[in-house]
Amino acid sequence: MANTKNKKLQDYVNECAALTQPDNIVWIDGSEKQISMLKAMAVKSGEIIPLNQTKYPDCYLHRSDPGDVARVEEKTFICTKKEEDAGPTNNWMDPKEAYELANEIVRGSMKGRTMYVIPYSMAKVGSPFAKYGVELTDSIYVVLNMNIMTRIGRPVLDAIGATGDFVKGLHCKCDINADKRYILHFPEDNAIISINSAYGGNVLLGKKCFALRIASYLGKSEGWMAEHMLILGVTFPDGQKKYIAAAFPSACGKTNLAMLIPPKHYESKGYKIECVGDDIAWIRVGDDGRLWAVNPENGFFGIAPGTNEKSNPNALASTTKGTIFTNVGLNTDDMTPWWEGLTKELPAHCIDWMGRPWNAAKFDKKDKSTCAAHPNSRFTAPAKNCPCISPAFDSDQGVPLDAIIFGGRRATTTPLVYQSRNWDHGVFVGSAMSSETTAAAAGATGVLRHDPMAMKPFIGYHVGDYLAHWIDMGKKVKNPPKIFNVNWFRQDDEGNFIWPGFGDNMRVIEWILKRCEGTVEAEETVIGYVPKASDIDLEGLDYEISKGHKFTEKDLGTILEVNKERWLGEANELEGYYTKEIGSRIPKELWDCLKTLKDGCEK
Ligand code: GTP
Ligand code: SPV
Ligand code: MN
Repeated sequence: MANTKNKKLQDYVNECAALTQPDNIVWIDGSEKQISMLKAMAVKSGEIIPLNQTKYPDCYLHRSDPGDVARVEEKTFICTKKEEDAGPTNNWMDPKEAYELANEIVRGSMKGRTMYVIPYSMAKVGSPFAKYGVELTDSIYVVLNMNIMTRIGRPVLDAIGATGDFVKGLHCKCDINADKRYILHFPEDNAIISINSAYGGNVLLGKKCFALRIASYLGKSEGWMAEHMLILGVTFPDGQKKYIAAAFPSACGKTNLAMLIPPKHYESKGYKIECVGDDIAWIRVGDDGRLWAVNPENGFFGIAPGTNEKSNPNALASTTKGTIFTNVGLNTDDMTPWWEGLTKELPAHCIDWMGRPWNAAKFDKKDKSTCAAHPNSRFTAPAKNCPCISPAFDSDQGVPLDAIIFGGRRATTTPLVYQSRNWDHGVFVGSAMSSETTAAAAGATGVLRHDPMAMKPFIGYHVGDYLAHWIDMGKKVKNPPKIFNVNWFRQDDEGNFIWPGFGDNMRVIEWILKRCEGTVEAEETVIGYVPKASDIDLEGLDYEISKGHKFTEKDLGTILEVNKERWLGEANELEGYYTKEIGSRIPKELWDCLKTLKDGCEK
């Protein structure tokens, strides 16, 4: 491919090449021919393993380094000139120091390797939402994944043109040394450097690094929002469509909700769910005074374990062609991918995610070390494969939002669903989110932590300013979406999930949309509007919470309950978080909501 006429881009490539000293530089044009050639090279080197090409055409398995299997939040830095601009939820490094540190580590690290130059677009090339990036990487796996997750190649280079701007991204695998792993963001320079990792959100720089951390910073100054949200469309029996964006922390159900298949009686009435996006939403104010959202990605980097024909058939169907699986098991009888929860029967002959023979006899699903697939193993699948992909997926303007949903993993306290009183109170509800940690990030799992708007690891600036930006956005929209909170993860005393979840979440979605239309009443409580149990449709619901205990309206009552004592505890804890952790930049509107909540609970 002819090199670019863009001097800034050419200089950037030259500069990084001088530093990292690759043997070759290959510009990615995105052509089928080039991509096929790269796949062949990666197969030859063992970087990817071809799967059964009849059952899984154009699908491959990749095993990452066993110490490099998730995002590394403690090694992720926001490098702004002033430390306070990164805020208390981010690690901060002085930009000068960060560049020096990075240069030291990556100097000469591409010797004997090829540097691939990937021009990519977040959102549809040429659309009003589109922003461009260039990732320089020494990993073919990254090229192949970026080819699925973003729009890459020639059209992007043309769109950047001779003078256009782009986000700089340098990814160097080096030797995957965890001690020298750094994910560095320079929002003031539109630049990202990722070192010593080759996994997911650490290295697919269009995703969390650009589309959330850098983009949230851009959104703040340009008056739009970059959020960790799925986007789904609901078609009603009369053909009307409504759109919802939902923010849940990593591994808390975005992909599953985005593609849900409604219970039978909804389908027979003509309800349909369409997926616009499963992880990231870019949101702008439209001329009509509403909020409009696009999914800037082009594929799904979804969690494999637990995905099956029953829980998420649409995700499963999305992975049957053109997909790269990372860190799943390999059923060697027919060279197909396997993970815990895919099938009830365990494969007789399987290799685990680290490439070792897997012993089905020793398998105990509570002990992760006996699993064939890593708990954060993933599929990278093209969005166009998804049977329920929305026709609006590719629309330039995106979709108008009727509702925004927040939600986390909470064993207690937080009810199945409630509605905020207004936009500002909705922002308060989002700011108060906390959730149990999951395998999507390195570190302990199951620990309750604050995660405002599911963006704790992804806000590219000060969290207090981010919350203020949410309040400001509400002032800019004449018809803001209604804001809700959901919790699919309430547990009984034995740790069983009380709510069936997955497709049955449609029952909650219906209530939410009826609230948007004003066609269903609700109980006003200290936390907001909660459904009357009789207004959640339980027709055809057949779910066993535990052996012999079938879900009934009584259980629904339990998970709709608002316990003032618990909420007072929650409010006091939140006050501590606001005061001690976020500090003085919290908008007044949120303090007012906190006071109202506390007063209500004390009454
Ligand atoms: P990231 O890709 O990390 O951002 O995750 P995500 O938010 O897209 O989560 P995903 O939909 O992949 O779900 C993560 C885990 O939550 C899986 O193990 C699912 O089986 C489980 N899960 C998803 N939805 C539900 C639900 O409604 N109820 C219950 N109990 N579990 C769910
Ligand atoms: C997440 O952790 O929220 C993900 C996976 O979507 S990663 O791309 O690794 O960030
Ligand atoms: Mn995510």
